[in-house]
Amino acid sequence: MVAFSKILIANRGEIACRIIRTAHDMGFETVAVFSDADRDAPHVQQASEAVAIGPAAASDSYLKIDTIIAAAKTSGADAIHPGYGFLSENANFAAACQKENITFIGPSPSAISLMGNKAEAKRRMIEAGVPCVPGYEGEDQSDALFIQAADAIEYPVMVKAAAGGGGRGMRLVNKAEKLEKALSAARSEAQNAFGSDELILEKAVIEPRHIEIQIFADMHGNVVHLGERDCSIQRRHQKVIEEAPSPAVSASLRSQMGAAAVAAAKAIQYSGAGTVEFLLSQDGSFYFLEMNTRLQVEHPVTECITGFDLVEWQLRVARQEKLPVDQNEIHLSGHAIEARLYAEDPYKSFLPKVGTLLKWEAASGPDRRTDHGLKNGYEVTPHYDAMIAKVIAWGQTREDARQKLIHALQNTVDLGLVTNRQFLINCLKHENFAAGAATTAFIDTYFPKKVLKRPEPTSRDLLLAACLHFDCRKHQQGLSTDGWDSSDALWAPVRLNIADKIQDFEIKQIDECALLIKSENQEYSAQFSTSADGHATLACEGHQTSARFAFSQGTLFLQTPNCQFSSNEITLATGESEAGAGDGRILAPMNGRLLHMLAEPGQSVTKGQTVAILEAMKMEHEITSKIDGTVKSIAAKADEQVATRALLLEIEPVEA
Ligand code: MV4
Repeated sequence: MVAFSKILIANRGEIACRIIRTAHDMGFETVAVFSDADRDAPHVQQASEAVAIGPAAASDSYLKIDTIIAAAKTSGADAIHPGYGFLSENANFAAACQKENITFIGPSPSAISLMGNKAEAKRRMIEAGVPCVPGYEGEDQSDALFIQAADAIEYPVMVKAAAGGGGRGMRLVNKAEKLEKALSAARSEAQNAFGSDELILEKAVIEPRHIEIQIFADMHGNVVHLGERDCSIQRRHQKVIEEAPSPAVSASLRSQMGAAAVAAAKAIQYSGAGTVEFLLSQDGSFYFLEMNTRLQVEHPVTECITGFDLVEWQLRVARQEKLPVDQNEIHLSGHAIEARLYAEDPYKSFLPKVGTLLKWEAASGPDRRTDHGLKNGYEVTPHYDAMIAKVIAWGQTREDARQKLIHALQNTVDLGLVTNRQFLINCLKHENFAAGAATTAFIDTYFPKKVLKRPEPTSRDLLLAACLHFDCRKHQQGLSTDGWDSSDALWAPVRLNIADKIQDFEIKQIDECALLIKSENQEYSAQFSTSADGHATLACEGHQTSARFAFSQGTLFLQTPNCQFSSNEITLATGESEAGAGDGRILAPMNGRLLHMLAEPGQSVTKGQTVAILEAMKMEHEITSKIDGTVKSIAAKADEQVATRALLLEIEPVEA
C-alpha cells in the first residue's frame, strides 16, 4: 500500500473544487495552487492550504512543472491530482512526480505518452484486436504512400495529426486530387501546433456519434468499464452537452464497446481512470478514436448512473487498492445529462466573454447537481477556459433527465456575465435532441449562425426593468417606499437604454406596491415588489412575471425566464428631467466614465457652460451647468466610472 495523506490539486475552477470535496470526504488534506488571478478563488478557500504559483497566464503558473513540484514539496503534499487539461496528460509531469516520490494520481508516464501519439496508439489497438477505422498509420510519411493508402481505403478520407487531438491538424478529403494539398496543409498545422508533422490517414466516417467508454483499472490487473457517454453535441470540437447512457447504444452494443475499451486498457497495462473514445457510425459499427488518460470533464453523468464516486476510485487506485467492484456488480440506473455553462456569447460567434459574476446561484432540487468554482463577485478573466460550471440532472428516463436539466438551467442564476445558458436550454428543447437523434452535426445543422438570435426581452420584461430603475432611483434619492406620501404621486419619466435601443416609460407611485406605468401609449396598473436577495415580481393585467436582478454601477442586470439583458437609465440625459435640474447639483445623466472634470472649486460658471465631459454609450457627452454660480465642490474626478445620478459637482447659485 502506498500511503499518502496530503493531496496537491494541480488545477483550478470546478474540477479543483470537485477533487477537494472527495479528498476531504475521505480524510485527506488538500493543497490548492493558485495564480495571481485566482487569489480569492473558491478552490483556494476550500482547500486545507494553498500555495501561490505565479502570474495569471497558465504558461507561467498552472503549466509550470517545476513550480508545481516545488509547491508540493514546500507544503508537504505526497500526492498530486492533475485534474483535466493543464498537466493532466503530460508524461514529463507524471515522471517528475515519480522522481520526487510524489504519487501522481493517474496512469504511468509510459501509458500517457503512448496514448499521446495517435499512430502508436492505433498500432497498439489493432494489435489488441480493438476495432479501428481502416487507414494508414505507418512510419513512412511519404506522399506516395498516403496516396496509395487513400486509394485502397477509398474516399472520403481524414488526414489527422499523429500528435494531435481535438480536431487540430485534421482535414476531410473528398477526392484524390485534393489529397496532396491537404497533406502539406495538415503537416504545417501539426508542426506548428504539436511540434511534430507526423500524420495518419483514416477512412472518414460521415456524421458519426461520439461515444466514449469510461474505464477503470487498478494496479492488480483488474479492469472494468462503467458504460458509455454520448458526447455528440459539440461545437468546434468543444463539448457542449453530454449524456449517459447513449440513446444510440443498446445493451449488446454496450457490452461490445465495453469489452473493446477494457481490452484497450489491458493492452497497455493501464491504471486509474481512462476514457476510450469511439466513433459510432450510422450503420452501428464503432471504431477506436483515441484514449484520454485522465478524468474527464463529463465524468459526473457516469457517476449519476452508476452511483460511484470516480474521484474516490482514483484515490483508491493511486494508493494501490483493488477496484471496489467487479464488472458484474456495475449496474446502470436511469439517465443523466450534463450541460456545460460557458462564459461566451452564442450570438456573437460564441466569443468568450470576461466579466464579473454579480450574483451566482446554482440550481438546487432533487437529482440536480452543479459542479462549479464560482461565487458572487467572481471575475471571469481571459486567462483560462471559458467553461465556468457544469449543470447535471438525473432522471429515471432520458425524458425526465432532459426536463429536470432544462428546469435546472432556468433556475441557475448567473447575473452579470454573458453565458450560453439560454442556448443550452434551446439545444435541450430541440426536437432532434429530445428524440435522442442528435449526431456531431447537431449544432451546425440546427443552430447555424442565421438562426442564432439573441432572445429579446418581452414588453413585460421591459416594464419590470423600468420599475426596477424607478425603484433604484427612489432609494438613491433617499425616498423609501415606507415613507411614501402622496406628493410622490407624480408621473416620473424613465428612459432606458437596452441593447442600444431607447425605451421610454412614465411611472406613478400609487401606494407602497402599486404603480401606474405608461409605455407606448398604453397605461398599465401594476403591483411591483422586490426582495433583498434580488427577486423582483411584477403583476400586471392578471399575469405575474418574476425575475432575478442585480445592479452594478447603475447598470441593471435582469434574468427573466426567457432571456437575460442589461439596461441603463438615461432619463437625465434628456435634460428635461425633474431631478437635479433646478438646483446646482450636477448629476451624471447616465453610467459612464468621466473623461474630463473642467471645473475647479471656487470657479464661477455661467448657465450653459460645459463643466465636465462624460464618455458613455460610445460617445462623449458635455455636461453643462443649469445655473449661474460658483463651484462649491467637486465630487468626481477624471477617469472615474460614474453611475447614473452620481453627484459630479455642486454649484452655489449666485443670488438673483
Ligand atoms: C473522425 C471523423 C470521421 N472519420 N475520424 C474530431 C476530433 C477528433 N477527436 C476526431 N474527430 C473526428 N474524427 C474519422 N475517421 C469525425 C471526427 C469529428 C468529430 C468526432 C467526434 C465528435 C465531434 C466531431 C466533429 C467533427 C468531426
